[in-house]
Amino acid sequence: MNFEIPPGLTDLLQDFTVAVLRERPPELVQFAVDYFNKLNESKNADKYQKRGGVRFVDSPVAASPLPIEPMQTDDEDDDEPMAPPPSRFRRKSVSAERYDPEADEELGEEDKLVYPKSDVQRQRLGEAVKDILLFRSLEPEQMQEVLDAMFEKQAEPDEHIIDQGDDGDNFYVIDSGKYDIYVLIEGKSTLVGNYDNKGSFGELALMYNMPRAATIVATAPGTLWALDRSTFRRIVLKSAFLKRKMYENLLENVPMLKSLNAYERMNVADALHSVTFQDGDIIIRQGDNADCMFFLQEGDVRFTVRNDANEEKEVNRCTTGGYFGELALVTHKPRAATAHSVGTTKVAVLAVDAFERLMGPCMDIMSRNIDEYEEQLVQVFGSKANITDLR
Ligand code: 1OR
Repeated sequence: MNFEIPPGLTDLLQDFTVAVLRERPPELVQFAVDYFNKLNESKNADKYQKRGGVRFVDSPVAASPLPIEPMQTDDEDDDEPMAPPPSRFRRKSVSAERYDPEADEELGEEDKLVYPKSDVQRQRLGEAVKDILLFRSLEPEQMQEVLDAMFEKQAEPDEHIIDQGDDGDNFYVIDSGKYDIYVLIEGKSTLVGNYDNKGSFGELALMYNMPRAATIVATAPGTLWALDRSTFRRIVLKSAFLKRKMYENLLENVPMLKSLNAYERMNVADALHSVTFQDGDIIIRQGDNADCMFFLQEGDVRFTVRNDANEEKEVNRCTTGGYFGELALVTHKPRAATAHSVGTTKVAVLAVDAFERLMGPCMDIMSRNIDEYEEQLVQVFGSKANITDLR
């Protein structure tokens, strides 16, 4: 018997499987019926015949499932119930429309959302979004459009702003208030962190087209600024997504950052910006005050130290994928070495405020590095004499 596989079948089934894995539908058969009906109605259907491999939902985002590893908590054997209070205000889940970049582009001026705001509101909103990293790469007109579309939402104590597993409706920027973060870990809702009067949340479901990854519960009265899913995806998504992707690849390969979970690494990615240096340029200078650290994206960097007897020697090198400039941020002392660009280098810069907010879990490793730096210095200069204490 001749079992010839019809052209397009493999791709068709593969894409269906991806859709199932991505959407995790409770009713598989019903999902399959809907999926193939929609496919049949769409102009993509015949492409499986012609060349196969056309995605039913063609989103750059959907192709990137998010690996969120559970965060280690040190109160494993704590008997305290960690579940969030029952939701008194549970919002009905909205149904997630899928991302269609073409449809997005068709949205014209008349589709822009504008929530009128008083001067006082504008000022408060401006303050709240000032440090929102996902908005950093927006052009001024895009930023204006985002601000216009944001609307105010009051949060009451115990209110579930977001429930894990729901579809994503809004992205939230905190104006005021306190909010606990709960994540299901091994079936148990576990408190993993909290927001205190600043920050933002709710971007994951909108960026990656996936269910809400955490539950956010207000613990005090507060005010939020909400941005609807469609405006978020139309304006913020592309730049924020590409930026995360670009830096995630870099950060995934930095061994020190293995102590961060995927979500924490994303936050570091959002905080980075790149700078290029030419051969011989000084990236940091010994004795200067420190306001950032660096991840080396491309090229090599060499480090020199001038000891107290004014002798300058090369003490170390850093290659692509390495990091430097963290020591002074850990010790709160001036730069202990000068970093020189060898050829053209590109570095991703992490400013000190983000460093302090995001790199806590790596602090042990960075503190241990100090011993190694000290040993290197002694080796290079031959003795401890004339070397300033690093700590
Ligand atoms: P969202 O759209 O999934 C819930 O809705 C939001 O909670 C989520 O976007 C994030 O903005 C926010 N893991 C996942 N989401 C988190 C986390 C988090 N923290 C805040 N959110 N983890 C906690 C990291 C300290 C990792 C837990 C394993």
